[in-house]
Formats: sequence, structure tokens, C-alpha cells
Amino acid sequence: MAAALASGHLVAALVDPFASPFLAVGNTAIDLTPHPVKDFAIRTFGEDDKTALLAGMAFVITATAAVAGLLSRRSPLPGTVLAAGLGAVGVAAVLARPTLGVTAVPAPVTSLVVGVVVFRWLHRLSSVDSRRGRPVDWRVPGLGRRRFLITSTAVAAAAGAGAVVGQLVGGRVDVEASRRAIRLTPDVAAPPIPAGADFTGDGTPPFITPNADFYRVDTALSVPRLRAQDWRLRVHGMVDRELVLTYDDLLSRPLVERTISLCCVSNEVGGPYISTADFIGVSLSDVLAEAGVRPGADQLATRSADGWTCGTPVEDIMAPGSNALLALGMNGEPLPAEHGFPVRMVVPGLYGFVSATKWLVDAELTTFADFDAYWVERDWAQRAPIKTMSRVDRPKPFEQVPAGRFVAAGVAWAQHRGVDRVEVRVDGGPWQVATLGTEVNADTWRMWRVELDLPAGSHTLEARATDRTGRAQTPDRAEPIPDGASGWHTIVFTARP
Ligand SMILES: Nc1nc2c(c(=O)[nH]1)N[C@H]1C(S)=C(S)[C@@H](COP(=O)(O)O)O[C@H]1N2
Ligand SMILES: [Mo]
Repeated sequence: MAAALASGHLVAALVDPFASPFLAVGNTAIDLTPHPVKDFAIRTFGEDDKTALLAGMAFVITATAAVAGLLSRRSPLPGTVLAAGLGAVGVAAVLARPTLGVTAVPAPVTSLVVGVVVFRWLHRLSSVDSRRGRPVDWRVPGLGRRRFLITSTAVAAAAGAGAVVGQLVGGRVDVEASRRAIRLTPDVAAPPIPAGADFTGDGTPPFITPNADFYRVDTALSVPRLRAQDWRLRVHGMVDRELVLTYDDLLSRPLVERTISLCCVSNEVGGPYISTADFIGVSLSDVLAEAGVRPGADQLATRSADGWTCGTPVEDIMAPGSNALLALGMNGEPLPAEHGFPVRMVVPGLYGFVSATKWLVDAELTTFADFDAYWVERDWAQRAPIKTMSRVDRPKPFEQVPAGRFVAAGVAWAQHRGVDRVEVRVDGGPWQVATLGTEVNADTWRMWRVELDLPAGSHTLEARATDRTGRAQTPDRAEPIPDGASGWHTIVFTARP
């Protein structure tokens, strides 16, 4: 099994790293996973969900191989059938990947052939003592046993080396060199974050999330590796003229910088999947206007280099002041690879799954009637504006705090509408208006703090936000699926005398 997987990985490195049967099977597993299981994985493993999947696959493959070996003590047939069967699964997975064509097939076919041939070879070595022409007697140490053990160890070592070489060769596209060569100087810089925009001393996150801490959510088992100089974006479909844009084309346009909070629809009430950055990019509505959007096109369907798809309402992009960007950078540097280098979309006010395509390579103007994007096919909503929401960061659930004067703090967001008010109440008492951090713009989160006077004992704290349209955050609890969680974040904690 090791030889099969490693040889396929190595050949894939030469054709397309995503053609590695191990990765292709993993990526197909992600796409086929029923959403309750996917939700469970995100909740349980958080951003380590991909490591968990790879470890699980390695375990299943090792266990299957061990069972096949035991079943093959007499005849090589069971192991041969298994090696061919798993090889066929690899071929099927590669053919099912949306971005891989027939040119990728040599990788899983190599795995299949190497798996079968190596298994039969080792099986013969283990069962026939070639010098004496009779079966190896495993109870007696001797040449036959030694030859088998040495050969199989050598095969395992060669497989390990092959996998490492494949990993190195597959990663030869030097994304970091491409990133380092780029300088992004916005023509219109974002205003500096004013003093008093966050309350980090009271427990809120810093206003700008450092790139390394920015939440990450995507279906990519291995991050697509594209160089800026190779990148192209095709804008087509219901347009007057098709466009093909290069990275340099984008750099020659006005670059704007804008502070925007991005958040994920799978965030539970009180969850961590929201972050804020200074995004640098070009106006997406200008690009679409240049292509000429035909009447009736209500959806911009975008696709990433690894075949993920997203559908965004055209009206949200074209509305004056939409601030929709083809983003090239965040927080002063080119996008990190895991956040979509070279180019991603950012549309303030919409959850990421309907707006924030990373590793963007294709944009087609179409209609909602004609095309369902990746998550829509999996029962999530076609349209998903961000719901007005607030989160309590201090106190933490079940925290023990001193009784008396206590400062509770957190964040609220209602991107594109703006946060107007946050209120907090303790033990179902009167709502108390919180002090808001200095507003940065309507597309970002807003921090809040409130001074409480707490008697000793157990308490329940609730928070609710109201946006600039006057709509208060609903107390009605909803699950993230299909269009975002709702309800008040409620914290139970204790004040110690
Ligand atoms: N190519 C691609 N882009 C994607 C996704 C994805 O799975 N693949 N996930 C989307 C979702 S669900 C969210 S919430 C945002 C998250 O962006 P981030 O990882 O930079 O925070 O990216 C969006 N863009
Ligand atoms: Mo998301």
C-alpha cells in the first residue's frame, strides 16, 4: 500500500499535485460527506479538521492493508483484489475531481499497477524460498525469511523516499517567491484604526486580526499553489465582452484599501469564525461594468483553482458603495496562500460561502435559476446576507469573577448596515446600553464594553445588537444551516464574594 500511494503521489507531482490518489480520495470524501458529519467535524476538530481527515484515511488504509495481508497467507488473490480495488477508487476519485482531466489519470493508474505488482512480488518472496524451491518456513530463521524482510523493508523505505520527493517536487511552484516579489501600494489607503476602536484590555480581540490568526474555512485539503505571474481571471457568460485579466492588469488599476470583517455562515452563536483585515484590491463592480453585465444576469458564479464554486448576487456587487473587491492583499502584504493567493473576492455584508472565493480563476455572469454553487447543492441558502449578531468575550462561559464592579466586553457585527447599539442584561433584568468602540466603517465589527455591579452568586448574561436599519438581533435560535445562526449569546458564570 505504501508503494502504491507513494508512486502515485510522485507521478502526480509531475502532472498535477491534486492528482495524487491520496489527496483526490480525501478531497472527494470532503465533497461527499453529509453535512451533519461535516458540521460535526468543524465543531470537533475546528481548523484541524483536515489533519483529522488525513490521519483517519491513513488509519483506514493501514488497517485495510493489514487485513488484506492476513487474508492472503495462502493465496495472493485477496491482496491482489484489494490493491486493484483501492487503485480503482483512486482512479475514480481523480476522474471525479472537477479540475482534473484525463491527463491526471497516469497518477492513480501508477498507484494501481505498482500496488498489484509489488504486492504479488512480495507475496512470492514470502511464500517461496527460491533457493530451495519450497515454501518459506516462518518458524525457521533463514535466508528466505531474511530476504523477504529485507526486501519489504527496502520497499517501505523507497516508498517513504518517493512520497517525500513527490511532496517536494509537487510544491515546486514557488508561491512564497512569487508573494515576496510583490509590493502592494494602495492608491487610496484605509484610514488608520482610531484609538478606542477595540477594548483588548477588557477582553475583546484586537480590531485588526493578524494574518496568522485570521480564521480559515475552506474545502481544500492541500492549498492551491498559484504564482501571480501565471494567474488569469476569465470574466464571461452574460456579458457584452469577455475579459481575461492578469495580475499585472489588476496592479495597473486603482488599488483601494478597505477595512472589512469577514465571517462564516457556519459560525455558531458566540463562535470564533469572524476576523477583520485591511483588504487591498480593485473594485469588482468596475471590472464587471467593463465586461458589460447583460440584463437578467442576477448571479456571479465564481470558481477557484481547485473547483470550489460560489454564487453572489450581482446587485450586491453593483450597488453604489458595495466595496466589493478583487482582493490581492491583506494587512499590507499579498494574500497568504491559505487565504486565497493570488486573488480572492471580498463582498462586505455577505457570508463567505456566497461571496469570498479564494484562489479565484473564473467568473461567469449567469442566473440563480441556471446555476447552484457548491454549498447550495448541499442544502445551504442561495442568498445569505450576514445576520446582525453580538458575542460576549468576557466573561467566558462558567468563568469565576470577583463580585462587585465587573467589566463585560465583546464584539458585535452587522456588516454593511453598521452596529447602532449593543445592550446587555444580567439574570433577565433590565437591558443596559453598552459603550461602543469608535466606529471604523459599516463593514466591520464593533467592540463593546459595559460596567456591571454583580452580587455574589451564579449569573446569566445576555447580549443583543441593533443595526443602523433599526433591526434588533432576534432572540430566535437558529442553526447555522441554511443561512446563518441566530439568537442571543448567553453566558452562565459565577461572581465570587
Ligand atoms: N476556493 C474556496 N474559497 C472559499 C471557500 C472554499 O472552500 N474554497 N470557503 C469560503 C468560506 S465558507 C468562507 S467563510 C471564506 C473564509 O475565508 P478565510 O479562510 O480567508 O477566512 O472563504 C470562502 N472562500
Ligand atoms: Mo464559511
